[in-house]
Amino acid sequence: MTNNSFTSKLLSLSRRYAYVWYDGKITLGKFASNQSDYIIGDIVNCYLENNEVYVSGFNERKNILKRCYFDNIKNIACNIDKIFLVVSPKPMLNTFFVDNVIATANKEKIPVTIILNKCDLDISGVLPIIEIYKNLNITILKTSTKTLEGVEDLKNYFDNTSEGQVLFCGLSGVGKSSILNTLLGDEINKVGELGKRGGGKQTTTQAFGFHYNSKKRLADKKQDLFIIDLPGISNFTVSYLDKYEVSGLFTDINTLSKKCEYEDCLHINEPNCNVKDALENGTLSKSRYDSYVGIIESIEEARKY
Ligand SMILES: Nc1nc2c(ncn2[C@@H]2O[C@H](COP(=O)(O)OP(=O)(O)OP(=O)(O)O)[C@@H](O)[C@H]2O)c(=O)[nH]1
Ligand SMILES: [Mg+2]
Repeated sequence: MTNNSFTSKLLSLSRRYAYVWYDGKITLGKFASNQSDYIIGDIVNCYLENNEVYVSGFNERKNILKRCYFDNIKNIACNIDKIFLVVSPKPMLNTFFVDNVIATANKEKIPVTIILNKCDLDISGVLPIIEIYKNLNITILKTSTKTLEGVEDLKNYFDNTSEGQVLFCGLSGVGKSSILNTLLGDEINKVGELGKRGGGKQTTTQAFGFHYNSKKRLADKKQDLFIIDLPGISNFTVSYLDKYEVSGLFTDINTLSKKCEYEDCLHINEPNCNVKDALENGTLSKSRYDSYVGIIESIEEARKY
């Protein structure tokens, strides 16, 4: 590496520009190689030439989060240490979406924490669903950007974590950007200036990695922590997988499937299926089973064409 080269996280990208972390700030660079090879979260090799930053390659990825988009597989982000899945009572938590995100995370062995935001609103309809995820050993945090409930806990978490890059995802309008704004206002505002496109819309249109820079982390000399804010994605599906792989990604169904009569049981029409028995006696939640079947059906549907 020469002294005008450095490595950075790729914080965001557009057709023409790469956003990298250089000299303690978000810096706009250009791609010196094919832009379409890159994914947000990449550790990229960069160099400086005539005061311009160029991105010339990326390092090996420890994981890649993918989703299906009209039969195309799209890369969402890579090198993720944890997914914060933000849900709310309004828009109402969608179990199919949540189950797909958890399955995607399981595929890449990325831990998930659920943030139940907008706790200042009536959450009585969401709490029973949240129990299902608690029973899957998923950590649940409750927040509100209006009353600031839970925000301090989240701040403590980010102040102390040894993770280097985490992802915020969830349906549009659940409050991902609002939470990040309360956690790291200045950083978000700086990016707002950089990426201003007019219109003043709050909706996030482009995934962006923010630098979480707190006095505590600086004092403790912790490594840089980046938080990627995704736009609301509703069709976050794992239907690109082999259908036999899917039950393995539903940890509850996978455990139950060990007692099915047939080893290749898909838990749909097979006799002596322990998963369907569990559904009938209430040990397995109906919404989890419905999500599983929904994915299997979409895989079978896709194979028809
Ligand atoms: N009542 C209530 N409203 C909230 C809370 N957090 C965010 N909101 C509101 O919810 C709306 C959507 O918030 P955003 O932060 O833009 O949501 P987002 O998840 O980033 O949405 P996308 O960028 O479209 O994916 C805004 O009007 C916020 O003011 C909260 O804790 N309580
Ligand atoms: Mg947003």
